[in-house]
Amino acid sequence: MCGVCGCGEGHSHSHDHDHEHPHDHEHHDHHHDHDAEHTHAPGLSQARMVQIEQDILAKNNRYAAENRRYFGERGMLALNLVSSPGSGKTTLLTETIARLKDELDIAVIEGDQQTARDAERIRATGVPALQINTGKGCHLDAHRVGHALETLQPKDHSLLFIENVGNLVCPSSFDLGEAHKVVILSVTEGEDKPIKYPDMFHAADLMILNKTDLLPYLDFDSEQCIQYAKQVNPRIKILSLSAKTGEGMDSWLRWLKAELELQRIDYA
Ligand SMILES: Nc1nc2c(ncn2[C@@H]2O[C@H](COP(=O)(O)OP(=O)(O)OP(=O)(O)O)[C@@H](O)[C@H]2O)c(=O)[nH]1
Ligand SMILES: [Mg+2]
Repeated sequence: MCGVCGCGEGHSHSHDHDHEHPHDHEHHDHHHDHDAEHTHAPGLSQARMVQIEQDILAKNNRYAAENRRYFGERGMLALNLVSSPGSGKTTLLTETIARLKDELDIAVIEGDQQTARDAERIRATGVPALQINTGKGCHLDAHRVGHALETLQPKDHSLLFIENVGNLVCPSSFDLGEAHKVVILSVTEGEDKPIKYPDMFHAADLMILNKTDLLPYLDFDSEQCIQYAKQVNPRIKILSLSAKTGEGMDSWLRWLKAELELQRIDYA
């Protein structure tokens, strides 16, 4: 069970733990701790539950700090893409990669409960991608991202996209060591999502409003949606685009290049 969000994280599934963690050898203990996370376990007091949740997040934060150091040492920009299922994360990535791969080194970590479909879509663009299947898990965690980095070996000054498991709840609590969480909201989801799932929009630095090509067919109120997003996070930046038609993609590409430049300056 995932004691933090309460929606269940099974460890009975086979994960990609074959690789030794690049940073340390604690991961077996980590798993034992996870096995103890029973949100509704009889006999566990509320205080004990809160303690378990805090331990999970503290442990995750330590791995996230190691990942952040890894990115910093290499002058990399790592972004954590979060959204509901089907908002267009993978489509945005394949379209972005098609436009940037000749000028930048790009790698992708894909998180889904099952299948390697998204990593295959990324690899079809010619860019390296590694799929993590979380089984019953509802989010990626920093520990597994650390494993993935060892396998992927991203280049110095590269752009790393981490596509998280599709849902607007659990990934908000888990720092992966990224520079920014980027939340993608498609116009078919309704303008009220920022106030219904405030933690996610609060955790993100950038919101991408995707599928704007569909606006003529919908009642979606973009202004209202943007106002809701700013209500839960006054500092959130917002870009509207259509990954399908390419409208608005230029602003996103400019944002990416500017952010990567900032990482390179820090590195220098
Ligand atoms: N009309 C329109 N459709 C889009 C756009 N972007 C993505 N789609 C479609 O939306 C569907 C879901 O896209 P994906 O890229 O798989 O979404 P995702 O967020 O990666 O989905 P999960 O990984 O399952 O969470 C696909 O049918 C895409 O073709 C867009 O800008 N406009
Ligand atoms: Mg996807």
